[in-house]
Amino acid sequence: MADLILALDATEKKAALSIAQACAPHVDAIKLGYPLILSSGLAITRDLEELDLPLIADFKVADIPNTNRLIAEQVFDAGFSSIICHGFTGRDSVQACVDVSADYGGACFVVTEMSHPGATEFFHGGAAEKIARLAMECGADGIIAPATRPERTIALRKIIGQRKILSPGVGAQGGDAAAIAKIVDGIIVGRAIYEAGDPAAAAQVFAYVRSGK
Ligand code: OMP
Repeated sequence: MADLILALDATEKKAALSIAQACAPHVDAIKLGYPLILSSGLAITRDLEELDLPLIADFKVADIPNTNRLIAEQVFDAGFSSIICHGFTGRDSVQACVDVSADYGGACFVVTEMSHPGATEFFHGGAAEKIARLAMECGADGIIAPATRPERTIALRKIIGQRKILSPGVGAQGGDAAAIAKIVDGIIVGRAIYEAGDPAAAAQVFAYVRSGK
């Protein structure tokens, strides 16, 4: 059964915390990225600690190896258990994120192909496959692949085997939760939960759907 990962991109701290609290019983992890961290500060990880859910840092780290290392250290020191980095930066940059993750006992996920329409401009034509192979060779724990293009995610699954796939693009971007949940290890859902009138009820529905019942 695929995990349900809440992408908590709400930009008002109080609202974000209350959404997280309401949804916590239904989700397996919470993903935080620039929208919430830039509006509320990195210390929001401490406010979320009491929920006892793994926190995934989505900064799509994409820099030189030394800067990647410094960013990853800040991420794990802040209490995250996983980090998402880009793969197009190349082997040494990805390796820096993977190595820091391993040092902290955390996990590193590498973006292979993004979920939005524009992603086809650069990620198609073999790039995503190359990144997936690179991620495996670097020892990454898994990849990020699009729920909006299940056929592409299936192709990437062939490259990475049993390693994990986390998949965004469900709901607001048009991806079908039930279909993608059969292929991946985690579905990432943002607006379809945090913008819902009742986020907890929405999370509960996604939790049910991903269970394949
Ligand atoms: P919603 O479209 O609101 O469900 O949010 C999707 C979340 O997944 C956002 O936090 C995006 O930044 C993130 N995401 C994508 O949508 N597409 C990608 O290709 C990669 C990510 C990601 O790395 O999480």
